[in-house]
Amino acid sequence: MRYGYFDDEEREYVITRPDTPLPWINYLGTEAYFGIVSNTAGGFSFYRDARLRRLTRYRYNNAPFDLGGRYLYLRDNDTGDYWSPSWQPTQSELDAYECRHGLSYTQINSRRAGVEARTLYFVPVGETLEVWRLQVTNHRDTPVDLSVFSSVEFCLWEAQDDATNFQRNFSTGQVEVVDGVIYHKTEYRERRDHFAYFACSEPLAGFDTQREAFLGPYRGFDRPAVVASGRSTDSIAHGWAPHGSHQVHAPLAPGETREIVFLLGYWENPRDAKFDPPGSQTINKALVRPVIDRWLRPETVAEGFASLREQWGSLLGGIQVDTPDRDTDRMVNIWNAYQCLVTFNMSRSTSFYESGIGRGMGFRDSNQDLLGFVHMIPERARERILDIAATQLPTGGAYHQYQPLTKRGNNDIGSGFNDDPLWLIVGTGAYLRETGDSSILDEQVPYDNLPGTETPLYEHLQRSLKYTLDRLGPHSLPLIGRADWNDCLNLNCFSETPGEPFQTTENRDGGAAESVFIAGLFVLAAKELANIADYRGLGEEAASYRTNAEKMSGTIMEHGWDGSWFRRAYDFFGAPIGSGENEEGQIFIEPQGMCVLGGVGLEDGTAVRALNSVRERLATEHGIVLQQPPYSSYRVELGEISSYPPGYKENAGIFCHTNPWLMIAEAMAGRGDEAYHYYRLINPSARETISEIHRCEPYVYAQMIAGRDAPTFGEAKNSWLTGTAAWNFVAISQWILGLRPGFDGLLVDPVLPSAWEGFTATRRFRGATYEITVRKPAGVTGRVEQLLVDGAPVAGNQVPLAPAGATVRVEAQIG
Ligand code: BGC
Ligand code: IFM
Repeated sequence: MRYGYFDDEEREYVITRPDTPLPWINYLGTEAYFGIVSNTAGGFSFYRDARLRRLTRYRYNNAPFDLGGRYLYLRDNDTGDYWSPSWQPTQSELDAYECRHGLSYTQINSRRAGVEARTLYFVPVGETLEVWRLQVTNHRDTPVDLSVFSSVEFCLWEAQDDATNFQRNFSTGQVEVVDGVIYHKTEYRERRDHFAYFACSEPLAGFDTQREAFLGPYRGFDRPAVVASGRSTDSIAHGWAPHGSHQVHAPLAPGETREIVFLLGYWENPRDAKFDPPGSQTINKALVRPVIDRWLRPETVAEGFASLREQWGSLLGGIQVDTPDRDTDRMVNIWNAYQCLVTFNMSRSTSFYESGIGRGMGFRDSNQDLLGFVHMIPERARERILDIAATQLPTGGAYHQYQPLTKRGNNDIGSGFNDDPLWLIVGTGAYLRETGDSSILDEQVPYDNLPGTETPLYEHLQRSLKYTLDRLGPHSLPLIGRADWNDCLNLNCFSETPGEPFQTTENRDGGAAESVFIAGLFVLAAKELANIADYRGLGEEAASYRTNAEKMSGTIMEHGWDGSWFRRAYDFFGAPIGSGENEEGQIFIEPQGMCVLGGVGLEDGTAVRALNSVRERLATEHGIVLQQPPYSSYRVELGEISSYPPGYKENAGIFCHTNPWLMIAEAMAGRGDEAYHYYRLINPSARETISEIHRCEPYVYAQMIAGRDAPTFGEAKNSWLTGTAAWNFVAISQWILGLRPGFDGLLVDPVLPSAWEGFTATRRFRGATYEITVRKPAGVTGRVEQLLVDGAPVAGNQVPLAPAGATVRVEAQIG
């Protein structure tokens, strides 16, 4: 069952009924000012950091699930009938409804009793504000006496404090209303220099800034007293819950359309120009007012929207493909790339499943997010790499997360996830391959952001590798620390007395448990650092990294191979995890993926045996589950993984992030049908027709799909913020379609499903444009046999670099 359809032409997903199984959301903003918006206008906004600079309030896990947002109300003053054109929160019946989620904008169109409302929400490029453009049309043959009310609930900035510290916060709220603009200035009087504003393009018939005045006592957003009565109260908030609501009187003749612009924005005044007059408590509006005036003009809004669309057109132009499969095309060309930008911006911090409070930017997550994003805005990828590296510790270890506003490592979570540092090599490698910009390696970057500790970025990478080598365990495999990629495999948590609560070893960095996954990642990272060293002309050093990689591969085969697949780990007591010896958790997906990605066992056929084991034991019709059999009870020596009921999350859920590793591994093994089969299983567009089972948005990946051991097998959860986005983009574009950036050329190395007869693609790379045609006889699998570059044969499968600005014709024949 579907709840909408893809409009590929417009690059929109069109939701055709408001009661989707879950809120189906979108993101506004691309750089600094962001918002989440659902298909019924729910959501909230923030500036840079969803915890520290939250503009509007949102109550998570509400009932209904999604309540609170960018609401408008229309009121027919002749009948007193009022409704939400976004359906929520009044849930009044609509004669027509559609929500068009586009790239960084959302438009909700509806109609009731002959009144059509079209509301466009977007954040103009380069601005710290969001536009709501309402167009109302009277389709009746009689005039309609309409009033329009807007509504946002301000958050008192620090979202965690806002949701908990009521004894203080009920007394701090402050607003100003000047020339029709509502300014929310709570905390502005103290250290702060920022405020929010909410403006409207029309003369106001009234306004409200105190939530309880707007709603009325004991009433909710579904029937605000002000809207019901048709009269704003001009309330001024002193403490309690500052709110923003405008009232506009908009009588419409038959056929008449009116456009009303609302602006919600964030502003920071320079410290020395906070007040007007200086020393008063009144916000100085001199700087912000021209911005407001400009964006309240319909022409500015139209231009701003056009340039947002243009920007997206050009970002997506980095790679466009035309394959025999529409679901592949629309993911690669539109939605997967879009999700990669969102994960790059948000890491795992802010979605409908991540409150924006608990997490900052993840060290491993952000490095992986780069993989899917770096071709779009390399300058921002560069900045991100330097930011991440600056949070690295002198040991080479890493804070697991950092706060986006301050860019400082987060002490609550700390460090000791032993895979973290290696991802910095992988992320930097991706940047170098895409851009060739080796100057980044010479950038001076501090450790733990401490001035005076700077070294070139290159040394950060060296220390990352050394961090693993300094921490090898009893089998010479890397120590896992608090956890590796799998946050929930906490093998150094044990209790002397079974059944007693979690205890962590005193030495969190140490412990004794070892990870085969980190070993595989180490091989991958050591080889990549060798490539980077070669690129710098450091041949000897490169050779030593290759030796490290070989040695670790040997250790994996010696202690990490279980006979038919790679083991997962050794626990604190030296017992294998992910082995036929175990009763539960016999085989895990992660080491099968990561060891093969590192190239382990590819030459002698062991890799293929591991891949076959995955197919036999882990693959299902909804994707590949994380491990089998699931843990049936809680086991303190395994940690959080066994806290999940079977089939969910890390306990045998289909943890989508890991699936593309298997797609890539299959492609590396030359098995295009297998790779593509796995790709289709979790491709959200290919799952659109089972939306009643999948339940999450059909245009983006979710972190997890319930595994076959779960009663809700096939149900997705935690959409949007997941490494699944970047890795699937890599799997399909670089390994299945095979267009892979190399250090000195563009590799064309497709591993296609046998039924395909090829595909065409356009790829921008280092300033040149490559027009690529791949041909293959149907029914055949194989690799590139002949490569023509501008008609001339080239040996191998790498297209040499062309000068910037050039257009290069590439033809590849697969045999
Ligand atoms: C979740 C993991 C997550 C971890 C973060 C766990 O509860 O299941 O998916 O990565 O928390 O610490
Ligand atoms: O690898 C982690 C990631 O960092 C956050 N989400 C869950 C993954 C698996 O535990």
